[in-house]
Amino acid sequence: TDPVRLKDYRPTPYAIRTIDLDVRLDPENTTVTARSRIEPREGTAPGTPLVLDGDELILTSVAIDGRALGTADYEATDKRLEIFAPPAGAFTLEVGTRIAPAKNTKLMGLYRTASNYCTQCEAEGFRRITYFYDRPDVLAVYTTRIEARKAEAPYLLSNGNLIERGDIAGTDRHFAVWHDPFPKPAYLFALVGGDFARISDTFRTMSGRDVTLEIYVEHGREDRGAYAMDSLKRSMKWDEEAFGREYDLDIFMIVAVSDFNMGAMENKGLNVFNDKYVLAKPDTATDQDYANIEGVIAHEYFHNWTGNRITCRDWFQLCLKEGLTVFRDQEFSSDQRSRPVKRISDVRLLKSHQFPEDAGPLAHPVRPETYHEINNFYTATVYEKGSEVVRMLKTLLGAETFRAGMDLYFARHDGDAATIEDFVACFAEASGRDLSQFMLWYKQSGTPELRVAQGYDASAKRYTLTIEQSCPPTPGQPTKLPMTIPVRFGLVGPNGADLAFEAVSGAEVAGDVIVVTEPKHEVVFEGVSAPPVPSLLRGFSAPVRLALELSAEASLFLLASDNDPFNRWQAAQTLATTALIEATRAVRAGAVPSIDPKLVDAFARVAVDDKVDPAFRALTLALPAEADIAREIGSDVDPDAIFAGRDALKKAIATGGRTAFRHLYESLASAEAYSPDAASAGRRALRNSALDYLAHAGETDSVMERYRTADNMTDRLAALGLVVGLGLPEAEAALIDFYSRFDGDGLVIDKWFTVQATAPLAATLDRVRALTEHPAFSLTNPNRFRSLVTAFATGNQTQFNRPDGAGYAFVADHVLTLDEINPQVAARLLSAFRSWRALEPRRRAYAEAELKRVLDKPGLSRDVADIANRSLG
Ligand code: HT7
Ligand code: ZN
Repeated sequence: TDPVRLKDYRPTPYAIRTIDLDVRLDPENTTVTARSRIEPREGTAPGTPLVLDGDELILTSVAIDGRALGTADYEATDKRLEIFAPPAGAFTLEVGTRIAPAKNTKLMGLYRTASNYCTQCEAEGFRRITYFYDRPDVLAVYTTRIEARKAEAPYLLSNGNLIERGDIAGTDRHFAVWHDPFPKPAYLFALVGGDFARISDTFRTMSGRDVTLEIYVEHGREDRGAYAMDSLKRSMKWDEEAFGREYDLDIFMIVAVSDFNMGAMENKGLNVFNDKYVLAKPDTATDQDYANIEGVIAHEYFHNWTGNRITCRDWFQLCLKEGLTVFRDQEFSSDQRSRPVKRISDVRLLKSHQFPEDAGPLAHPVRPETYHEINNFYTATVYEKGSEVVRMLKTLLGAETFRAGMDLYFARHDGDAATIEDFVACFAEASGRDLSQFMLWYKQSGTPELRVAQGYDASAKRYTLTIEQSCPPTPGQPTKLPMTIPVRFGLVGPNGADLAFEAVSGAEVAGDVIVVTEPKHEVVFEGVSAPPVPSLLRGFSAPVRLALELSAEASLFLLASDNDPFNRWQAAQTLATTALIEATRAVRAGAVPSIDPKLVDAFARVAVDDKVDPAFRALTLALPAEADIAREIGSDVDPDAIFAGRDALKKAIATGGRTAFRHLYESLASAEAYSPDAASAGRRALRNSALDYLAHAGETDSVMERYRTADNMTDRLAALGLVVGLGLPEAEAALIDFYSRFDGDGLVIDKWFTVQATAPLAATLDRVRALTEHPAFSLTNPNRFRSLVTAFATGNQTQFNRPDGAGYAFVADHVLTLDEINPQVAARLLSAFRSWRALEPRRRAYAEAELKRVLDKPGLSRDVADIANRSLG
């Protein structure tokens, strides 16, 4: 089929101003009546057909202005409804459809979860409820009447404010009517019906309005909603303070459901959440779960302005709301927690998810120009790189001008369906800067590389940085134009303090930012009193690869002295990466890796440096992941050699630093009750890192002891992961114990599945295969499926990439099975193959054969076919 193309964008010939929905809920036979007020847009010729989207719909009636249409007046398929010759002026269209939520396993449109009803309409789910212009540039005012059996669905919720509710006399049914005064696209529509426990609170906005806050959770989970509510209130306050954004309805609702394709959904006034991003208590949720909840609650709430009040003109503009909203939630979490620690975590995520995407066959620009299936573009590139692009704007313009640009964007585009050009124009205007070259960040895919060389002339006290930029070819983009790259930097002097300098020529240097714009710059600094060690890309000021030859001594110096915490962490990563690549090479050559004792010593010193935040120390001690090493190696990758090399380095650090780790483990023991705050979480992270190293030094007794005595999920899961991952003799007993403690608690059983799926052991594939038969496993629940099968494919480098190809075959089988149930989740799973071309020849051949086998299956969904095609392309 032909792709959808950005350049083909045209507005619809008709506008839909209002829609009144009447939905009568039933598992097998839900009826939907949609009455829309429609008018031709300016320039639409009279008699232009009205063509609405549909998907798997059964049409029961069509009428215009109260008159039923005859079959000669329209054509309906399950995919579209065409009215051949609508009236010349404004008219009312009434469409009746029938759907079966209980049969909806795709979890798009109206579906069942537990015994409740809920909807997911982004990106194209509304067309599975009624025929409509299901595209983001058609904004209508929604009034929604929901009717259901009272016993089945005591709560009936939709967007906006509740305007009426009541019983239907003489029946066991009731109804509710909701009105959302803010015009919105169909993808922001939501409806929920069901039986829940409700948690309530209020928030007073900056202008003194009281907003009702409600979180709906499964009965019996009421004790797990407090952190989400607290996060919501902090988010509302922060958006007022940081961006001047106030909430606009009388009520804000969150519903937690257990069957959900993604993380959460920002429907106007009625967010629907995957329950893993709502529910938490200390004995079932880890510190990471708490941090994720805070971040996702904030993200969806912030969409109220960046996404809902200002939405996207078309799906090519997805990063307009997603990149910007990720940027906003990252800033929020930085302000709530530690900024450097948050930045390091975010960059780790960017490098582990977005960089490989950008380096493989699925690479696409932050704003793509074509797509076959939009669901496949909710990617790390659109979200995380999209956020980096916004952050670069802030770096280039400075905080104040950036805020002025945001203010202008909100003022000018409130109520619009906008484009990236609209957004960037606000910053160009606020700053007076020409941002046309900056726009390339939205258009060019691939990770740019900066090659940097340095020179120092002692007699002239002159220091020179030669910076060259390039960007590798990516699908559809063989050559690239030079981009605007802000490089935040410092010149670190012998005593560890930044040296003064005067930038005299070669590039714009604004404060501590070099603005790279040309293929090559020779940036000259004068008045540099001593030979510096350059600290480049501080705070990771641009999403690029940096190639700078620094000696091990210089990196060790930066690790100890750089006043930019991000680059201290980066220095440790650089040192470790170099050592890991060498160790991998040694393993492949059949040699024993030799590890530099200076590196071991540096890690041990970081571990016990009490002047440094424990969370930061824990991040510094975490070695680059196997996939990160594979990415750095780039081609002819052998995952077993990487694992062995990494294991050797880990054991060397563990053995060399054993005393330090023992001290750390003991000194960080806490008698205090669990609290999820960032400081406590940081201490736990550091202590668990020490435990991990101790276990790798052979001190495994502490691990089982930790498992048994843990009073919270963070510590218990860390210990379980070690027992199982190292294949210790107690692993089976620990797994049985864990399961029996949490039997019936799906979100915790997910952790149990993941620990087993990610163990780097030869027996893992057989175990995972057996677990797909476990009664707690489910093909229809995305969390369960992902926790086992997707976790195996994406979180277990050695076993997914088994040299016999059996890991690929297993995953491909599951892609094909799941495709018939939930194509979106199946397509995500298939993207685990995205780096297949970088593998050594034997694995590469197995992976390619499995991709081809998937693609050859008749009747494949568009979602899976698109990923298979592009992966092979
Ligand atoms: N805007 C939301 C995207 C989303 C989604 C997309 C496709 C299919 C299902 C989905 N569920 C949620 C999530 C967000 O970025 O906030
Ligand atoms: Zn979002």
